[in-house]
This record gives sequence, C-alpha cells and structure tokens, in this order.
Amino acid sequence: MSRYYLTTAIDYSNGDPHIGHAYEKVGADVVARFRRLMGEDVHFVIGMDEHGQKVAQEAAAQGRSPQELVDELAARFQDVWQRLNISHDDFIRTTEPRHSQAVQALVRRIRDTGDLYRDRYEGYYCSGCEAFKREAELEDGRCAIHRSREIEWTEEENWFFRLSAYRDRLIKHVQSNPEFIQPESRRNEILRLLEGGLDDISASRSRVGWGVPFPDEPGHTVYVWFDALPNYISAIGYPADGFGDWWPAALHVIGKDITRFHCVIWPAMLMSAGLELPETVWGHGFVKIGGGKLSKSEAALLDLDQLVARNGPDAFRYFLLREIPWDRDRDFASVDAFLQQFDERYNSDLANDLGNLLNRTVSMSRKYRDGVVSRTADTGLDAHIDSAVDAYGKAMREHRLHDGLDAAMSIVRAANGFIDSEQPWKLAKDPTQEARLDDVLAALVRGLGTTAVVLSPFIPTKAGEIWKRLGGDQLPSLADLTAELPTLLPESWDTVLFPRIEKERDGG
Ligand code: ME8
Repeated sequence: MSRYYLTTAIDYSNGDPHIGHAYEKVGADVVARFRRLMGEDVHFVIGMDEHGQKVAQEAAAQGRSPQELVDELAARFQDVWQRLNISHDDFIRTTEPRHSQAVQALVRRIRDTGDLYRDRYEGYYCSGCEAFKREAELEDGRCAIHRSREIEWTEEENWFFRLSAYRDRLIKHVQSNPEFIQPESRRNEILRLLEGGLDDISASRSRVGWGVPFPDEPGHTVYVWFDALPNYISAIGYPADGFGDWWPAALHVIGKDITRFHCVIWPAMLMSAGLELPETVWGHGFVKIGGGKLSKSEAALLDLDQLVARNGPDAFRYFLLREIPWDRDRDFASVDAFLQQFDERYNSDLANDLGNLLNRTVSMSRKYRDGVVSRTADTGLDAHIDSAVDAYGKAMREHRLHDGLDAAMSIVRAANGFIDSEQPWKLAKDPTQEARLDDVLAALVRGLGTTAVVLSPFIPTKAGEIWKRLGGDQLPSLADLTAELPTLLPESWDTVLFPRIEKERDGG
C-alpha cells in the first residue's frame, strides 16, 4: 500500500483559532481523506507552535506563565478541530519532550556538518513574523506584514546557520523538481528570492528564554523557526530509525506568508543534516475581509464555534472550499458578506441541489419500483458521471481542491437536469417505457452514490448519511464504488439532510 505523509503548519499559541487556520486544516483534511479514499496509507499531522518571543510576550501581557497559556490554547484548538471533523492522526506540540529531543538531535547533526558558527547579530526583529528583517524589507520603519507591531532593534550573540551555502543546491532542486513548490505562483516567488541571494540566519537566540535549550550552549534557546520546522520529523519519531517509515513527507500544506521558511530554510536544514526533502510544499492563499488580513475584531466576529454551529460542520467545510480557491486569495467585502454568502451557498448547493436530488431519487425509486434498482445503465447521465469522476481524480491529485469539488457537484447538477429532461413521472405512466424508467432510476442512484463517495472528503458525515439513505452501509473506496452501489433503497424516512434556511437572518 502506498504511504502518504502530510502535514499542515503548526499554529502559533498566542491567540484563538480563526478562519485562516480552519481553511488550512480543512483543506489538508480533504487531501488526507481523498488519499484514504484512494486506498493509500495516510499519516496526517497538525499541531501547535508554542515557543518564541510572541508567545512569551502574550503570556506576559496576560500575567500568566507561557506554559499555562499554551496548554489552554492547545485544548482550545483541538476542540475546534474535533468539531470540524479533522481526521489527523497526531497532534504535535513543540513543548513536548519528544519534540525538544528531536530538535536538539537535529541541531547537533547540523553543527557536526560544520554549518553552524557563532557570531553577533545586530538588526531588526519582527515578533509577529518571528523573523529577522533587513532594513530594505521594512515599510516606514515597520514590518510590512505586521504594521501594528513595533519592530525591535536587537543586538545579541547567536549561533548562525550557513544558509547562504545552500543557494545553488536549492535553485537546482526547485528547477529540476517542478512539483516541489506548488502552485506555480509560489514557485516563481521562491526562485526570484533565491536568485537574489541568501543571508545566513540565526539558529539560536540569547535573549529569548522560552524555547528549546540550544545544545551545549547555556543561555541560548533554539530560534523559534529552527524549533518549529522540525516538528515534521519529530512527530514521526526522529531521530529513531522508524521515522523513515513516513519520511520524506508527501506534502506540507502551509500559507503563502511562510513559503520562505518551508521552501528555503527547511530544505537547507534537511540538506545539511543529510535528510531527504519533502516531495511537495503547497502554499495556499489567504482568506481576507475587506481587502486586508483578518483583523482581531473580524476574527472575533467570525468565531469558529459559531460558524460550525450556524449550518453544521459539513456545511462550513463545504463553504470554505467552495468559496475560497485552494491556490489563491479570496477577499470577502465584509463579515456580513461572508455570512450572507455562507447562507446562500448552503441553501443553493446543499439544501436545494443536493438535498432535492436525494429526495427525488429516493421517493421515485420507492414509488415506481419499491426501491429495487438495477445496476447497469448507459444513459447520458452515466457518461457525465464517468467524465466527472476522471476530472475529479485529476484535480484532487494535483491539489486543485476547488476544481475537484466543482467536478463532484457537477454530477449533482447533471442529475437534477436529467430528472427534468427525462420526466420519470411521465415514463412511469407509459408501459412501453418500462426499461427506460429502470435505466433512468439506476443512473440517478449511481449519480447520487458516486456523489456521496467523491464528496466524502469534503462533507464526511453528510456523505455517509446519503450513502445510508440509499441503503448502503460503510462508504466504499473509489475503486470499489461500482461493485458496492446499493440496489435496494429502504423505505422513505423523514430525515432532512440540509434543512433550508427560510428567512434572512442578521449578521451574527
Ligand atoms: O505561521 N488565510 O503560525 P500562524 C489563510 N507558527 N491562511 C492563513 C490566514 C488567513 N487569513 N492567516 C494565517 C505560523 N494563515 C507558524 C507556522 S510551521 C512550522 C510554523 C495560515 O498561526 C498561515 O499561513 O500564524 C499558516 O500556514 C497557518 O495559518 C498558521 O499561521
């Protein structure tokens, strides 16, 4: 069985989870579930980035210990991921002993290759990015990404990593492995950055106490990105041999603001340590409100618990990936526009298109054939199903999740159109059309059964309910779908898959 190890960014423990975090975790979860559907052996890891200056500052501002803060937030994030049905196999926290041991082992190995040296750092540091900044990167004396934060001047003794020495190898790797950085726009950004040259970077901090102790250097902690990136190997047991069962990762899912760390620094660390590089780094776009990054007040208005409760977890998962392409930014005019679009999508795609298709298919099969449906059919709808499943598989393998979702929903649209054009209620009245009616009903059951399977990575619970409503048991894998399509639909029962939102509600 082929193995598929995928990870997401580990989230900073300095605030509540927001829709940007949810979008990333849901997207990665869709990939994980799709791979399982393809029969692959999947290992899916998410977690928390709990060290560094930003977390220590937030804890101090709240008058609490950093440990207390990160423990509370880890529980809070995990609770949201459970509500959203994220199917991760592991949750790594950088304050865990298994993680700090792995980081120290990796730092020692990199030091042994001669890639670490002591020097003095003088320059700016943005605690929002947790990154050292060149003067040229600042706008009006502030970090371009974290304009509300004060940029700090810092002078300290650090251990440095010879990042500059890896520039040519990195360029070569990016050029000869087109799948390494995706989508294409991110790959071009990184190539331009590499061509501009690289500075060595700090690997330790002597002025930040909240971190993994730097090996054999009392008073230094490991620089937070040097600590965070190795979570991808600490979670699978590095440096013990077993970590090779999963490494190299098939996919790192991250946001576009941190591609530099994942496509330059992390691969250089791996090269230095003599480890293989991940196959693909996918840099997704940003969810924006009113043209900008999510502000704290907007994030609070779009509280994840409320969004999940609003139309159910599957509806929220569906909305995130239907409305926000997986390879680009998506800007919503305002919080209200976001909520209104959520409700509209829910009504049109889920309550109407999918819910009606289920009701019509089940009730007509029961009414005209007592629920008995044949399996073979060769209608126009069957032809559409075949081509949609092909398009779906191709898009999903290429991580174009929005295109995969669209291909899946095209079956629903085609099936509803097929009912309208075939008019089974007329066929049922005409004794010469018995065979045609059988074919039409079989194609509809096949369309709906196929839809349930291909939508299951996106709406896992509701997809299972559709399958059961057709008389199936456990959702099959994509390969077993044809053999396992139900042939006897149980009597109607009164569950409404996605109850319609009848009247407009206000913002919250
Ligand atoms: O960057 N839309 O943590 P983080 C989409 N700890 N994605 C967004 C987003 C938005 N509005 N805002 C944030 C960190 N993200 C580091 C990662 S990995 C070794 C360390 C994404 O909590 C962001 O791009 O700031 C990142 O991938 C993830 O959420 C966590 O962001």
